[in-house]
Formats: sequence, C-alpha cells, structure tokens
Amino acid sequence: MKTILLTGFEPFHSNAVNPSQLIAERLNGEVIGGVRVVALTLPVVFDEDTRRVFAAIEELQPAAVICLGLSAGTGSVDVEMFAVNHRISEGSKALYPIESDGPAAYFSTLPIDKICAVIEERAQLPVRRHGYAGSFLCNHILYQTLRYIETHGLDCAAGFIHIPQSTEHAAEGQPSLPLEEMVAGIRIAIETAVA
Ligand code: PCA
Repeated sequence: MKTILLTGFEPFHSNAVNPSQLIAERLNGEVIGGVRVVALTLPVVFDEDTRRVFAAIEELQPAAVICLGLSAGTGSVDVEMFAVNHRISEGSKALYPIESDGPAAYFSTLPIDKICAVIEERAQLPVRRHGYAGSFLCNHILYQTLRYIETHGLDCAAGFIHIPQSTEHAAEGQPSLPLEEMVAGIRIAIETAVA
C-alpha cells in the first residue's frame, strides 16, 4: 500500500502544545483514499528536522509528504504556496540562505487550490492560499523537502499547511480552531492530495 508522510512539530517557544503534532498523531495509521498515513513528529531544531524527514522519505518512498506546523497568530488554515531560500539565525535574527547554491524558492507541488476549496466547502474551516511559510523551521522543512525530492528525482508531491492553535489549548484572546475540526480538515486535504 502507498503511504503519505504527515509531519507535525514538537512544542516550541511559548507554545506548550503544538496542534500540528496532535493532528499528525491522530491521523497516524489511517488509510485515506487508499493511502496509509505515516506520521512523524519533528523537533523544532534546524537540520534535525530535515535529517528525520529525509530518512523517512528514503524508508517509506511516500506518494506525498504533507508537513504541518503551528502559526500561533493565525485564525485560518494556511496552505503555503512556496518556500524561500532563507532561514533566520536564532541568535542574531539575521536571515541567511538555507542552501548557498539553491534556487530562491520552491513551489509546493500539492494541488493547493483544490485543497483550499475542500477545506472551505467540506470541512467548513476558514482557509487561505498563503504566500510562504516564514523564515523559521516551517519554511526550512518545506524548502529542503522539495529540494530533496527534486534532486533525488522522486515521484512525490510535497507541501506545507500552517494551522492555528487548537481552541482547547489557546491562550485567552489567541485565534484558534477546534482540534477535531482541524483533524477533519487535514484528513480531507490528504484525500485531495492523493486523489
Ligand atoms: N511552527 C514554526 C516551527 C514549528 C511550528 O510548528 C514555524 O512556523 O516555523
């Protein structure tokens, strides 16, 4: 059976819970559209994220990779269009290239418009086709995953979806969506990605 690799991230900074981890764990082992979900939780540590994802891609040879991450200030499901070749230095906050000889950006190879449409219409969640995933780990994992797939000539779609904090774990006033509704939305996104 084909597999889809679904990644979430561990808690980071002031976020004691990362809903991307909870959603990935919830969907782990489910068969969606005839494809088995294999979930992986990544540490929020530059280069340790990619080491684990590359190993999982090599082992599973998945049909698709969908990475999830928390965007703590957003209230919508943000389907990222591309990843850019920069990363932030956690010390100085300066930006520098992820790969000095890499292209400026990689576009997600997921069917983004279709995924946005089904999340809105079937899961009834607020959703955006979003510019790019920032300069921290979420952009890093998307850039490097797309680069790995391209440089290894793999037949594998990949993309990134940012999600808000779960209502159950949100701080007062923080935008959020209920965890179960996000699980349902990501399930539909997977079904659409592998169709
Ligand atoms: N969100 C961060 C990194 C881990 C996560 O869940 C980001 O948006 O880069």
